[in-house]
Amino acid sequence: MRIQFATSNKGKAFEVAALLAPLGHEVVQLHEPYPEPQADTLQEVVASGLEWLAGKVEGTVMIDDSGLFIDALKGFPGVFSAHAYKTIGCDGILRLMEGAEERRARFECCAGLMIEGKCWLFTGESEGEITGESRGKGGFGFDPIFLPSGMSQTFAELPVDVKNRVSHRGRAFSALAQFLGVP
Ligand code: ITT
Repeated sequence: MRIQFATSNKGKAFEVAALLAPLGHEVVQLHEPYPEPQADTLQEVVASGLEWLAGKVEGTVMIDDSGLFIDALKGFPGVFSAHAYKTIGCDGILRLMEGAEERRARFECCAGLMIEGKCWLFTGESEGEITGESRGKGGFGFDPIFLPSGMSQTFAELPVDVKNRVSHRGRAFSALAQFLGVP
C-alpha cells in the first residue's frame, strides 16, 4: 500500500520506511505542515493533526507525534520535546540532569493513521535512562543521550532495524502495520 507520511522530520520518515517497506508498504514523506495545538497529550496533537489533514490530503496518511519524558524533570520535555530540542538540545538536557542520580526516562510515540477520512491512533513506549554524556552519531534528536533499558548502546549507536525493534516509534508503527495487515 502507498502511504503518505506527513512529517517535517526525515529521521522519523527513514525509520518508518525501514519498518514498513519490508512488509510491502511504500512510505512517501509528505511535506504538509499541520498546526500542532499546545496540548497535554501526544494523542490530542495527533487527533487534531489528522482532522486538519482530512480536508487537504487524499489517500492514506500517517502522522507521528512523539516526546521524551524524564522522571527527574517531572516529565519535561514531554509534549514540548520538539521545542526543547531546537532550543536547548541534548547538551541542555544533560546540563539539567547534571548530578541527578534518578535518570529514568521514556520515549512515547503516538502514530495516527487516516484512510478515506477514518482515523486510528496507535501508541508505543520505550523505557530507558538519560546517559551522562552524548554517545553515537546515528538517529536524530535526543538519540545520543537515551539508553534503552537492557541495552548498552544509545539509540544513536544502534542500526535502524535494532532501534525499530525496541523504540517507541517502532512499537507504535508495528501496531499500525499489524492493523493494516498484508497489502
Ligand atoms: P513532525 O513534523 O513530525 O512534527 P518533529 O521533529 O517536530 O516532526 P515532534 O513534534 O513529534 O516531531 O517532536 C518530537 C521531538 O522529540 C523531535 O523533534 C525529537 O527532538 C524528539 N524525538 C522524538 N522521537 C525521537 C527519537 O526516536 N529519537 C530522538 N528524539 C526523538
